[in-house]
Amino acid sequence: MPVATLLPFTATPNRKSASPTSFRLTEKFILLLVFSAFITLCFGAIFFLPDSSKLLSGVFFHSSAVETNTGAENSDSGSAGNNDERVLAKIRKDHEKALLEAKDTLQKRPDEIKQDIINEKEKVAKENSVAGQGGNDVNKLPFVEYHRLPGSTGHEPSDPETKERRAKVKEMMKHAWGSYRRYAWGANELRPVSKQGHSSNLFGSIKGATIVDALDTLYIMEMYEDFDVATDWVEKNLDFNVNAEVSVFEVNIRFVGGLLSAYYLSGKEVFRRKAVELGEKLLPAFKTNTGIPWALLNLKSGVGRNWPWASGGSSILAEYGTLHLEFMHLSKLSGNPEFAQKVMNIRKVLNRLDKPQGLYPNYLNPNSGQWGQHHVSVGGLGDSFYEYLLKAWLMSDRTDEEAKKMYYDSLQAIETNLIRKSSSGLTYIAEWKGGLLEHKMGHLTCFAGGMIALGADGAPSDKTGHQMEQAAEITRTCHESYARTGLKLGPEAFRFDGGVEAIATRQNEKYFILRPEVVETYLYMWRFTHDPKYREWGWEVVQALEQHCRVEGGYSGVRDVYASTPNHDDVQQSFYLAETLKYLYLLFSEDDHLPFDHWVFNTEAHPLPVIKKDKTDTPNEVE
Ligand code: DMJ
Repeated sequence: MPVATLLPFTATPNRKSASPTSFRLTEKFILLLVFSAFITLCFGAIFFLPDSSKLLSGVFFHSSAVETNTGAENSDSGSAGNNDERVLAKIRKDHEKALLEAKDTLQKRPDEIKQDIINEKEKVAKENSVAGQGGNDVNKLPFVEYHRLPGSTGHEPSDPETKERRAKVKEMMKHAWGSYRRYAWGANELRPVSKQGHSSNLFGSIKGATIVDALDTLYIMEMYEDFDVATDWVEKNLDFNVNAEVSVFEVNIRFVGGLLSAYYLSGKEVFRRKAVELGEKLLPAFKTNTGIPWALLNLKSGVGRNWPWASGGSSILAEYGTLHLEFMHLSKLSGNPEFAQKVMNIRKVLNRLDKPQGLYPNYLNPNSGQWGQHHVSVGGLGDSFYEYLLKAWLMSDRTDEEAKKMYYDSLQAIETNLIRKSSSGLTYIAEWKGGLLEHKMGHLTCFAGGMIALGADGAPSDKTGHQMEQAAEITRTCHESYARTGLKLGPEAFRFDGGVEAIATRQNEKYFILRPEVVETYLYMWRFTHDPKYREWGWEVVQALEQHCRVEGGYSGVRDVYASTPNHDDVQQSFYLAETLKYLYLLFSEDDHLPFDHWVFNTEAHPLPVIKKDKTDTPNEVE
């Protein structure tokens, strides 16, 4: 390169007369050396001084921000020296601010940092959509501002024994989750004895039921690293584009419920997006004459049908009646009223029908709108319908009067027709078959102790005490069903006839599959009474689980609770992590961890926030 081209700045009036050729070679060399040193110095200053980008913009490119500031400072002082000092002071201040921000970032948990990034992205996405440049998946959903809700995380109990017991339950979760991660990662469930994945046809070919069901338990127990791994799996692998038939109820309570809770606890957008995406895929299930949904749905074709065994092609009360909580939240988070409309219509259909003795039969034909067999149960096929009536009212911040009335009326009919006392004084809830009672109570029915306790304070004042007593009696009966076995775990169903009380008499009712209903009721009874026996009873369950269900590869159900040694069924159900361990952990936690006045638990123990009527405590408001 000719030296002349390197020396434009030397152009002076003299330059015309002084030809470049008049420099000697050594002079040229020295000049070149000085010039390169100067250039190096400039670049050094730009790139190595702190906050060099500000220098670049402020000094070289005169960004408006710096100009404005400097302008204001100039008008104050008017002196060039002061101005330099001020520019330097500003650089120092910016540098300190950057350091503080970095320190703040270092103190945050990884999921909080990720959340900051997501929030920032959302902000940009929102601005883009306002500017008409949106169009990606996130932009299909309205912007909602996330606020952490009271009691999302807990603290250690002050009582040392309770603290130890709580830590023990967390250790159990680590074993259950760790084993699933090791042997069955991505499968729906774990086979803990044969150490491999287990699939159930309830979820079609959707994968990862244990991951989604366990998300909120991991969060609640502060297992944040595992929560992040699970989140990552959801982001990359949870796929609802499957050409397979699923159970609408199971997919709703475990997947939609699990995703919603994970969203409300962590604020991570991916969960909101996935929940709404799945909810939309479930909507074709409502295409029936009445709008009562099918039990089974092919997620790709949108074709639905009912269980072939269900009386007269009926839909099942506990299935179509257990969508309400999740669908109300889906409308809230998506801005799409269709979800809420679908579940409100279910009530309309039910309210038009005559109810035998005020009871709701388990079977209803979705096309004719007529009841099937007049079987009534607060256990399997009926259970969570009643639970969702009460919780719909509670989740609406006690504004949903229709749900309230339906709950208390149905409870009254249950009390009159189904609740009985054994000769030794054990209160139980029987099953009703066309007016005849079957004196049998399922493990599933044991959730009712907790439900009745939860609803007791909303009952007419003369009934509150009575309902609390009834809840306590049912809880005692369920405890007896555990205490009267060899393994101290409860059978699938127990009877009050043929001279037995709270004991299973049929071989096919003697199994225990890690179900939660009894410990669920212990938690509610503990929260409402603080009677220490409920924590003791919960601890008995922990010990029995450890002794008979824990195996090297996780936790397994057992085939006969009356045997002296366990015969394992080799399945770790996803609800063991979603419900059983969560309820046990909360039983040994303080009441302000997921307090009932802010949260309701869906039937799979996924906490959903109460939608506060004054909106002061609402996590997200769709504008
Ligand atoms: C869970 O999936 C839910 O609690 C449901 O309502 C009924 N039963 C199982 C666990 O037993």
